[in-house]
Amino acid sequence: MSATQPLDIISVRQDFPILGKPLPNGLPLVYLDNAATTQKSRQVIAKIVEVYENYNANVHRGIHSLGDRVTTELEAAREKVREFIGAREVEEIIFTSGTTASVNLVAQGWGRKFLQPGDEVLLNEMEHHANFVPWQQVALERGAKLRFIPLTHDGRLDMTALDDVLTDRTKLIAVTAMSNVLGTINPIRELAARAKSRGALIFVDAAQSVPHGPVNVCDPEIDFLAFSGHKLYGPTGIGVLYGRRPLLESMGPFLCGGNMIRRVFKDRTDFADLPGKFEAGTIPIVQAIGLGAAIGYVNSLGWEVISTHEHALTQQALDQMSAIPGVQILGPSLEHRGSIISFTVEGIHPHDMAELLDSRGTAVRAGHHCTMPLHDLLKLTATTRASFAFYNTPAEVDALCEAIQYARKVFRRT
Ligand code: C6P
Repeated sequence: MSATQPLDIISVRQDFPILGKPLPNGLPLVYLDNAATTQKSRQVIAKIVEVYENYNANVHRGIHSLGDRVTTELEAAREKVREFIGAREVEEIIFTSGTTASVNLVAQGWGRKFLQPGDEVLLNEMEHHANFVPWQQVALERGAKLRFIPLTHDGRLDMTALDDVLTDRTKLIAVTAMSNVLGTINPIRELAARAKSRGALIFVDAAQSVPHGPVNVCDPEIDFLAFSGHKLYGPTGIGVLYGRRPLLESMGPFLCGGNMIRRVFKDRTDFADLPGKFEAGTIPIVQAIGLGAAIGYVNSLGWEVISTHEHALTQQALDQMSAIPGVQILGPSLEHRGSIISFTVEGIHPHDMAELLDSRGTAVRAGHHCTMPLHDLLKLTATTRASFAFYNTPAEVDALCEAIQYARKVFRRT
């Protein structure tokens, strides 16, 4: 497809069975909680069923034809991930259970081994707890210090302050490519270059960005990158850690057990080569193969078509929502954000708003969205969040805005 051919929304929606099913209250589903998890296409579901019905076995173990077949499928999925993120070598792709596990793997495997007292890890207050708490904990353990890139009033990283916090003691910048609350798209290219100029590493949390646009870990050169399959139209329970080979080779293992060993002696163990060293035990095999199918689906639509559609939805939502009295939208203008909109409505608690939207068939998320430091900074305890995917429609944005208006009437805010 080219950019001049818009997304075939009718056929795309038909690929996602859940979108056509009425809710228990009989209303059609308006699913706007895509930042929490995305729906699955029938192609992904069919692939999962195919594995279980035809060649379910463990990988890298069985000397039988089912084991061979499933291992071939798993390694084909790994190759799809490699290509999808532009990594040089397939061994640099580690399958984990999700972004959270990927961050913990590096915080433990790299941080515990290499962080020294007085070293610094550079964070910021928009990070999800998954890319915050693991660094905080390993810094506490190792006597390292956390520093923070300040945020601007509109929820972007204040790059003018970077020189104050990025120092020769900085060993790693951990940063999200896209905020799960503010929708902010962060300047990863510039951060990667600035990290390199100081001899620091960069860890990119791509959980929210990967479903919306292309990523290439070699341009700019990224040291570590993590994402979750379930936010990319794939199954739950599967995630990816990309790491540059020399870094992964220098790190200690995270989990120990079967599959991650080359030779076990009574008093020591030699670890397996990459990626096995970081894939202890039985990994989420079927989920990884399902993720491969999800990547195939996204590739078949193409990024230009996806981002043109999602950009238009986000613009429509920003325009319509900001015209509703009492609505306050968090985060930057459209040019700096992806398709996530968190908001408050004067006099209505975010949880009440989400419940009322749910009663009208619209699924959104309310709460602190696992970003307590950000909510502390904003002096808010909770926000309501709508997040769009390529299968959402302009009519669903209308439904969201009508439901917000309705909530204002119910809570007598008009
Ligand atoms: N954010 C949300 O509703 P896991 O749970 O490991 O798949 O992903 C963790 C994670 C890491 N980084 C970012 C930027 C995220 O948004 C998330 C998950 C969901 O915002 C669930 S809290």
